[in-house]
Amino acid sequence: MTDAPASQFTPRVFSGIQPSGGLTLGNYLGALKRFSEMQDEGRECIYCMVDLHAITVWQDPDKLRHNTRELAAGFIASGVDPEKSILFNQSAVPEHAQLAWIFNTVARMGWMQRMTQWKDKAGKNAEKASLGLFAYPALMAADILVYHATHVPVGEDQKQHIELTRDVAAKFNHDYGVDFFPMTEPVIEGAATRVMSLRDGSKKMSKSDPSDASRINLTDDADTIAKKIRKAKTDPDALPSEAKGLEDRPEARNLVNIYAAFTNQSVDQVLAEVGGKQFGEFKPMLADLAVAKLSPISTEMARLLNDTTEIDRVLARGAAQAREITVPILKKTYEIVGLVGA
Ligand code: AQP
Repeated sequence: MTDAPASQFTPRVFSGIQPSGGLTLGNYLGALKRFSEMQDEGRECIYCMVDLHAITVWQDPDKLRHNTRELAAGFIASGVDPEKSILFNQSAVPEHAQLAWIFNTVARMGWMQRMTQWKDKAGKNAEKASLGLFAYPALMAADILVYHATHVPVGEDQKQHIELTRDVAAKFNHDYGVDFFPMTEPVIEGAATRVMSLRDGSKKMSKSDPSDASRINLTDDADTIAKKIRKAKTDPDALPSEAKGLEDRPEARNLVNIYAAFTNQSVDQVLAEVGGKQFGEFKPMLADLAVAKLSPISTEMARLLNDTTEIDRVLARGAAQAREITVPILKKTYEIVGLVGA
């Protein structure tokens, strides 16, 4: 098997977010905050609104258009600078879908059936789920590999999909006897790689959760953020002074993780400061911190959304830049596969 190490390829970061609703604190701490940090570390970064992924479950067309622009505003307001990173909308770069078709022929049905996200989202109603939802990971592999991306910053929930991306790359390389696609590495870093629901510490905070109280939206105002944190589910005990005291306390751990991620500290560092405090004291501290960090983002998002011409211009330019990379990689893929006229 040809396992081409990532180091044979130019280091390149790729990641995406679905415009399937408003952005959450989970998307911010698990993804967006890392995206801008990686860009500021001077890496080549490519970021994308994955609208083709979003439509694997029903999206109202007008809402999808709005959510895509709002997501673009969220990227920029969170620090992704279109002068430094390539920022665009997935459907504007057709090579993603074209490579996904090739990967549909490489990936195996059994691989897809094992995906936790497929099982969670299709649930007991798999017969009625879209074919696109089933094939979602093959499109995600194409999103990444159409750039020969070597690193993908994601939250913990996406780790399995990156492993599948590596399986697709390895099988393609093996079947065609080439070293063409890299073995991409997931980058899952920070204290909040899995931000949990504020109402249920066993569930991921998600933009499509029916309960708005379960999440903090990047567009929430200061009062709403404070209220949601005040009402967040917790237990009656005081905070421990070490991380191991948070075992079996998922809600408490979640709030401490969020605090740690906002302040770029480890959980132990946070607990050295707040250990012994009751939630009645800790929650207002967390609420103040969340408001201080998120308010500038929501203000900037509102400013950008006031006139979407600028966002549309940024996305059009990003798509053109992206295609400078994707067109030659897809052409070469077609040649390897034996497709004539590529
Ligand atoms: N709760 C979370 N904690 C940490 N990271 C998270 N991410 C999402 N939720 C959390 C990360 O955000 C990036 C973009 O995710 P996505 O929108 O493409 O899809 P998702 O993971 O399915 O996010 P949602 O909010 O749960 O969307 P819906 O509800 O539409 O399915 C990824 O890097 C993800 O890890």
